[in-house]
Amino acid sequence: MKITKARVIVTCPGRNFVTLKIETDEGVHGIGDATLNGREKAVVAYLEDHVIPLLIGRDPARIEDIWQYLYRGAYWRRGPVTMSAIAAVDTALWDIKGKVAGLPVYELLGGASRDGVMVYGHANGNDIAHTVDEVGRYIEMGYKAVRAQCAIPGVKGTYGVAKGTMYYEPADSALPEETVWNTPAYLNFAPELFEALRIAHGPDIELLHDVHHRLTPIEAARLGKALEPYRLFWMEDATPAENQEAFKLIRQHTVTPLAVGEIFNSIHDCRELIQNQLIDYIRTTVVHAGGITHLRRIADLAALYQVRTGSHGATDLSPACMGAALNFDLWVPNFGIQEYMRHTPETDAVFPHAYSFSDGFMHPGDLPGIGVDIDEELAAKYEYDPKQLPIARLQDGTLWNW
Ligand code: EZ4
Ligand code: CO
Repeated sequence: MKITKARVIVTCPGRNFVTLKIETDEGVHGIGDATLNGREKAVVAYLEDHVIPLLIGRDPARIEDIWQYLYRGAYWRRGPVTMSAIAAVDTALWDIKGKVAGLPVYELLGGASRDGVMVYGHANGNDIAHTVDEVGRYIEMGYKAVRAQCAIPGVKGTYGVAKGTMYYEPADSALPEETVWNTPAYLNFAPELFEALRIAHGPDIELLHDVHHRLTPIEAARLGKALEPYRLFWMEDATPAENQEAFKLIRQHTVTPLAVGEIFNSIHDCRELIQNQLIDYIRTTVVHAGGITHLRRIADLAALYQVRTGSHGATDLSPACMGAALNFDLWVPNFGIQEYMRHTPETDAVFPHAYSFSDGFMHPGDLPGIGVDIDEELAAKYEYDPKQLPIARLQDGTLWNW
């Protein structure tokens, strides 16, 4: 079998998605997500100009060799653009391999390790009472785990607070929206929020929270400690993690479990965090960390240290990523949890998929491959719409981490 053609499909059914479709001489095709929120066109150019010409004529069965060829062969390694492009190729090749074998990808990886994949949804509100209600709504939908984010009184544009409630979408303007960040207000407020959530919803529901890189290590340590009575499933991205050692300080002070890695692209970005047991959950995902092939390498390293997976699954990760991630999650022995932000009905229509949600758990379905396809005719109706993520400044104007 040979790869005869590969194309990048850009579509915007409510938000932008970049998809790579690889076709073969035997009529089998595969797809992979290549969406890099706010930097979509960089990956499109990388694929079209530098990767697709290398794929034509290759045997799609040789996933590992093609992965190594694209990673080592580029000379320039790692980085979100390169690794998203490699991920798209890798996912599409696993999809093809599954279709050829007549098996879902989780069967190729070693079969199901569990019956379903526990997912967490996003509840967010304009104040504590609203957030309490929103978490309640997710519990009613069957979720066993819910991420809670809440607007901080007096602070404009808090991270994670939606304009609508179901489909939180941070990349929503052509030029980055400017938000304000206030660490002291947040540190005072966050424990109050989780106290209210535990009082309203009891001890059993798993509660998660995303700090979104806003704190320094010692501030993160203080927050982790303050949240201990409310037993979070995890505190995510408490401080930026380019310096992996920074997490030592947090770890010394709190037993609140820590999750990091949605912006990581390779095993090297998280090696020290994992080997030094500085985190509990690794959030690398299929699309931004080199596909199933590389994610498996990260998960295997993590397993040695009892670190579990908790892959990123926001709406900017397309259904093609979600299908691949759910196949991965069903197999991976050290699975923790999977983030699941629902896509809009328009997006779901462009990407017909076999995965399903029931009572807090998801299943990838049993279609051969990743179980997701793209309706190209429908995709063509939604033109690319340039959008960027917001930025954050401190109250004195200092540029901060969004
Ligand atoms: O800000 O996916 O945990 N989820 C997140 C997301 C990210 C977006 C960035 O594109 O942090 O909301
Ligand atoms: Co996050």
